[in-house]
Amino acid sequence: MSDQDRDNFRDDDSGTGVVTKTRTQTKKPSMYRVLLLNDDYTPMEFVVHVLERFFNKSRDEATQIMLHVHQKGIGVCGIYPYDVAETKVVQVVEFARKHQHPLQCTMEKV
Ligand code: TYC
Repeated sequence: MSDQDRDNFRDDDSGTGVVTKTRTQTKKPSMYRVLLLNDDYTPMEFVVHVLERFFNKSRDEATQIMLHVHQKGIGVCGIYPYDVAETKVVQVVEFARKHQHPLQCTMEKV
């Protein structure tokens, strides 16, 4: 029995379960794309490292994404609920700043 079924199941101790239709308000979280932006100064190796470290990409996936951003100007690192996306943007921007690279990272609603 799912949580929704349990919410909808009323037991009056008569031994007979009565199912009534109520609806618990549920909403899937909105998802956000985290985007990396190209620039002329951040080393390719640093971008690959960022993708491995903060987006759990393999070396190969990270390299593909980095090259896509390098060639097209922008690319998707991953898609996450708002709070996770926001955290990753902050982590990337802070990490880039710490290493004095201008790498920019942003997010947009899917
Ligand atoms: N364009 C950079 C270079 O030639 C590499 C780069 C790739 C920078 C992706 C940022 O998001 C980026 N060194």
